[in-house]
Amino acid sequence: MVEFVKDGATGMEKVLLREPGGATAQIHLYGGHVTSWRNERGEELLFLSSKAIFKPPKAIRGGIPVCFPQFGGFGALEQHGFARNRMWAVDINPPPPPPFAGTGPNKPYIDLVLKPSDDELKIWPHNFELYQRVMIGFNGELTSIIRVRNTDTKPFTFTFALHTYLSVSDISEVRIEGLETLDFLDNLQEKERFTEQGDAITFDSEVDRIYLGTPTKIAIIDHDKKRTFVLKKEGLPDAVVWNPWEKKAKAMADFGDDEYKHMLCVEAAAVEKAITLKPGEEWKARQEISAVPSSYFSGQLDPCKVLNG
Ligand code: TA6
Repeated sequence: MVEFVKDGATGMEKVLLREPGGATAQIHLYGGHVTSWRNERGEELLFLSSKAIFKPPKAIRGGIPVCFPQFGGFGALEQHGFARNRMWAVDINPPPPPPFAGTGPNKPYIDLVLKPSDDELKIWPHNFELYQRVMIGFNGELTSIIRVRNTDTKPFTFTFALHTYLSVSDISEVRIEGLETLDFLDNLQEKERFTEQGDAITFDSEVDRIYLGTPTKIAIIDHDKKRTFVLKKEGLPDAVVWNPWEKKAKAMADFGDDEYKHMLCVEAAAVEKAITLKPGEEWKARQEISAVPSSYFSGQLDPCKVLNG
C-alpha cells in the first residue's frame, strides 16, 4: 500500500509505504528523505532526532539523508551537497527500473526524482536527473535504488552517500562486522589513511571514518536488542561510520545531548573515487537494509569469508 499524506506536525508532504506483513516506511519529499522504517511489530529501526528540524534549508537529522552531488566536505559545495535540503517530486513516469535483482512486483514502492532548479544550476552548473526508488520487501527489508543521469552536454563528477542513521539500544553494546583489516580515512585526523586492526568495530568515543573498498555486505550487531542490521550495497564501494559522541552531540542544535547513545550512522557511499558521467550516461546504486535476530549472525561475517565466499 502506498499513501500520500501531509505530516501533522510539519505540514510537509510525505509518502507512507506499508507491506502486507506490517512493515512500513515513511518518505518526506523534502530531501527525498526516508524518515521512518518500522518492522512488522511497529518497532522503529531508524534513528530520528527528537530535535530534528523539518524546515529548509536545514537537513532532517536522522533517517536516510541523500548526500549528492557531494559527500561531506569533498568539494566546494555545502556539506553533503544540496539534494538533502531540496524538494523532490513524486515521479509518476519513472524510466524502467534498472536490472537490479529483487525489484519484483507487489512490493510497495515510491519513485522520487530531483532535477536542478535555476538556483542549483548557479551553484552546480550541471543538468542532471536524480532518481530514487524506495521499497519495502516481503521480509520488511528497506531498499533504496538510486540513479543519476547526466542530461547535460558536458561531463560532470560527483560523490554520493546514503547517510543512514540506524537506531540502536546502546552504542557501547554495538559492533560492526565486515570492515576488519580495511583501510579508512579518519575525518578526525584530516582524512589521514589508516588500516583497521580490530576483529570488529566497537564504540567508546567519537568515530568519523570512511572505510574504503568494503565488502558488499556489512553487519551491525546490537547485542541488547538481539538484532542485527544487514546492509547490502551495490555500486557504493565505501562505507562511512559516524557517531558524534558526547561533546559533538552537545554542539549540534538539532540533536539531543544523549541521543548519540542510541544512533549509529553506517553510510553506503562512493567517496574515494568520484564518479564521472559523460552526457547521456547513467550511474546506478542500490542499498538494502534488513533487521534480523542477532543469534543468526554474530561472528559469521569475517571479511575474508565474505570476500572469498
Ligand atoms: O557522515 C559523517 C559526517 O560527514 C560527519 O563528519 C558529520 O559531520 C556528519 O556527517 C553529519 O553532518 P551534518 O552536515 O549532517 O551535520
